[in-house]
Amino acid sequence: MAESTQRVFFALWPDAPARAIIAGLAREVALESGGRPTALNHIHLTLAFVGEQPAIRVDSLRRLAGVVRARTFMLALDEIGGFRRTGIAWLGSSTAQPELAALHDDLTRALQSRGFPVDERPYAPHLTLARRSTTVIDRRLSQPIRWRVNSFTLMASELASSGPAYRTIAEWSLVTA
Ligand code: 2AM
Repeated sequence: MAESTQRVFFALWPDAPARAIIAGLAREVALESGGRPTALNHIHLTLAFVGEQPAIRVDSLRRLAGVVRARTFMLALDEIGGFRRTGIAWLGSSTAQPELAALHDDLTRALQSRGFPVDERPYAPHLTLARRSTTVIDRRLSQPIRWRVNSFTLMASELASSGPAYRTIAEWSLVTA
């Protein structure tokens, strides 16, 4: 019998006020770009996509993420852009976010050391606002959307006919300064 697997990734989730603002922006950008907005509860920023893994490897992910140490930080997102090929409209940042890059790098190193696949492309942090967009939007927000990143999560993505459903497998707190 084939071993069951889970499609997993590490992510950051905006706090409730930021999520509400981003959900409004998602609706606006979906209209502008001809796409479908991301639902409020699905709004997240991927730190590392790992992909299909058997249960034993998911246990290994829990252990390796538990040793990542990073401080809490403010994340500021102010840029709207799009991936033409995949029809994704996203929210990202026009400026470097060093703490986010450091957290991503720590996690990536930990994944590599345990033989997990990592994306070799440079990290392009983005939060998907809309899918199936037909036009690429490219603009800056006058005020960045900010939230304090206090934790990161390991998620399972379950693909249903209605779209992806996300389930939290584990969550780790970042260290307060
Ligand atoms: P996306 O929003 O740009 O599609 C779960 O699928 C999360 O992992 C999404 O945030 C998705 O980004 C991200 N992701 C990154 N690489 C992926 C890949 N190769 N396949 C599917 N999702 C990926």
